[in-house]
Amino acid sequence: MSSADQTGSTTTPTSSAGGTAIARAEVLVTSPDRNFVTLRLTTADGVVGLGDATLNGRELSVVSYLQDHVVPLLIGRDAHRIEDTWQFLYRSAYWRRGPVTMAAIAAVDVALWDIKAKLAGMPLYQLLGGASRNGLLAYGHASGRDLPELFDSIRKHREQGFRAIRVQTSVPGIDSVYGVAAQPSTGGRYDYEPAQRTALPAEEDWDTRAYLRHIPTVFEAVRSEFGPELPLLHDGHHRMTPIQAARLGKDLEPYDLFWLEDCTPAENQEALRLVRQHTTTPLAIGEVFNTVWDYQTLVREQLIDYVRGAVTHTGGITALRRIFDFAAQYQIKSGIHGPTDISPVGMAAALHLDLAIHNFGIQEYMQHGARTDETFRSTFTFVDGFLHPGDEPGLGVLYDDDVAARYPYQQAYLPFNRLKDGTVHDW
Ligand code: GCO
Ligand code: MG
Repeated sequence: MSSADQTGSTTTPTSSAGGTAIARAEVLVTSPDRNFVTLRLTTADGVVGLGDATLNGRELSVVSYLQDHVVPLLIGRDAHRIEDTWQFLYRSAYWRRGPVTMAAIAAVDVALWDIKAKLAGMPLYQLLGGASRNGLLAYGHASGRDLPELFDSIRKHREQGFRAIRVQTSVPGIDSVYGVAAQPSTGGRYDYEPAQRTALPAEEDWDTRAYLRHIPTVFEAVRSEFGPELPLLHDGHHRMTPIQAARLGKDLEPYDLFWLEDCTPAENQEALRLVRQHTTTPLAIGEVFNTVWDYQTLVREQLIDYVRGAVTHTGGITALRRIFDFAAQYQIKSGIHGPTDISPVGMAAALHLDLAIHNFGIQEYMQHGARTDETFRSTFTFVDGFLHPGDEPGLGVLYDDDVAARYPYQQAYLPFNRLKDGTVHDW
């Protein structure tokens, strides 16, 4: 059964907008290697635009938001009016911000940009100002349960062409640690997928002191094995307090990280002042944020070095571009979130934006599985460590309904953490 059948679709005649009126809006759910939610808009003239609305572990909430509340508002609107549609969806709901709302708005926004670029006969990045560079430096995810396994994973990534690598490892005394693939990658592809297809979220354990003791020894070993050149990244996944983050940043300084990501749960933006006072390790934050307001203090006080927002979770290209322009005034660069829970549609949107903005930093690239690539056929390329969105008109992604229909939605949850005494901890 196709997911369009599951969630329904709405068709109405065209309005005064004529051929560019939105005539059809479908919310598509498929689960090739994991769940993806896609919005497909079709104009009266038959031009199709795709937008990613995937919110890992809460997918059906965005389906409902779109299907029940947004699709009826889109029919008959002029697909050309991207800014007006964004403002209308954001302001008319009255209830502002939040991941579900902003993922839904993002899907509409990206689908409209896709349509506009197709109508212009240009790859989307041309409409955003054209290319500011030839290719996009990407980082891959290496991991291992111990150093030999980690070194092996780093070597495999380098063989694939990666010129920047995120490093995550197991920690002695903790049973399962974020970002460590359950088994060494066989085909060379990183196979860590945090969302599990289970009825309830998996429980993991955590011990910050053990982590803080171990991680600097890992980076010391990686630097002495691979030398000083290779850009290395690490994700703290929101688990530290500011003073713990300050200590880790300081301990990692000798190993010259490209960035330390999500060192604290950063809803408390002021808390980053403390981290910043103590360390020169560059900081990246924002994959769970959804508006410019989440970055206000972080950017204005230059408390971070990289903005990690995803096109998919930040209200689309229209909104993320504004966050990057704001960040640019403070010499803060982009580092768009690109795990496998961003669909190839969301990834393509990220690459077009990356190519156009001046303050591009790096792009996360986790690589989707074969079934996902078959469902979403995209033109973006990864050559010699650099991504490029391709030059097809629009985003450059096709959604194959027949393939998608083979993979119905499956309930999936992200795991969560408890400390050794049973207290729930930040995941
Ligand atoms: C990253 C992220 C992901 C998230 C995942 C949650 O840096 O890529 O931390 O691995 O955990 O996207 O949905
Ligand atoms: Mg992260």
